[in-house]
Amino acid sequence: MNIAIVCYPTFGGSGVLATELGKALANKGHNIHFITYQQPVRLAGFHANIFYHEVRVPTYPLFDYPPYETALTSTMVDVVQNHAIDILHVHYAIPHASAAYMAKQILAKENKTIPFITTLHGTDITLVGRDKMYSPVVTFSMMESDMLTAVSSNLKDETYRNFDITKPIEVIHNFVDVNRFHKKPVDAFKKLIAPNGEKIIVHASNFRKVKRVDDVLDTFLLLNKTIPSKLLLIGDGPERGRIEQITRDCESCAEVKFLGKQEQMEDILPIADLFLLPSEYESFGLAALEAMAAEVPVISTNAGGLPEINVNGYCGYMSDVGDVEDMAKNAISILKDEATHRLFKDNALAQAKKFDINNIVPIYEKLYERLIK
Ligand code: GMT
Repeated sequence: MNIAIVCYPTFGGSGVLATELGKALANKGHNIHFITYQQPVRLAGFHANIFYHEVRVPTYPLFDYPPYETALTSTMVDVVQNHAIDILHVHYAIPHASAAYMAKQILAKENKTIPFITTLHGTDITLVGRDKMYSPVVTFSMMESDMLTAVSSNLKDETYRNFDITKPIEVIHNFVDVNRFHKKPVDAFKKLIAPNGEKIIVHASNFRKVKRVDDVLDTFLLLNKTIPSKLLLIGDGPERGRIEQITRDCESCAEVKFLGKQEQMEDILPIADLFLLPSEYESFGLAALEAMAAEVPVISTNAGGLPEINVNGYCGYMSDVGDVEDMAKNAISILKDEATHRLFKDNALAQAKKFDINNIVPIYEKLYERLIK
């Protein structure tokens, strides 16, 4: 099949998932055309059947806001016309679903039928899409999508709760390439970060408010009183400066390191002993799943779709949002002895395998085949 994928090219989970899906489909012999405003961060290296089409947005002094959606739509039309595209798959509703709808209408005038799938990822529904400046367009373009998918049952429920739509939504959970993440930790790297055998605690996110990075820090500081450990904070975003300042002003924060944005999570996660994700909301929590695939137990909240991947007392623990005492207590209970830690690590891997790329990608392929027919 010739498949066009539209996504955000950034470190956010929706872009990561869309890029990994495209790469997996390309490995299965499909031709994949990414349409984005920048090369997706996870799209490094050369793939013979992956093509990247950059959305160029011409500016003009009249435009206070360059019309990205118009440029995106025109790029979609061009790619579909010139690369015999069979299906368009857009990730994140805003503005991708309405652009796809418009592209579909333009192509219909030229007797080209192009089905499009919209995959809902989270904030497009739970945060941004609900804003009344967006919701009529999001509702309309969801209804006009040939197929709607959501990355968790929770997100499906949230969509019905927040939008007046009647269309069926198919839940297709996010996935991880377990083989890529399940690596032996590099001892030298681990020693460099934790020279005295301290435990390595990791958090990775886009440092938005919804991630509650303060709770990461507070949980770590409580945990560090009992278990000597180091905290690696990976990623960047609006909250980073503030959190970084807190750690500079705090004496017990010497063990906290900011690594910034990292593309090769599969090289970092295997050295971690525990992953913290105390988010206010996660539709899914792809970062936690990638950690599990690297055999890392997860301490998370029980918000949104997190209970669909984390299993309390098995591969990690879940606490109420903001309950840092409980998160620290649970973290200590996992790390307190090697045997318990080993058990949670094994379980994390077993749990991640349920969401392995080989189980999920064929579901998307079948969906495409069904729609093209
Ligand atoms: O977490 C973010 O703020 C980024 C956002 C995105 O769209 O890139 O992530 C959402 O999609 C991911 C992939 O499906 C999910 O794993 C995240 O849980 C979800 N984030 C939220 O719901 C806050």
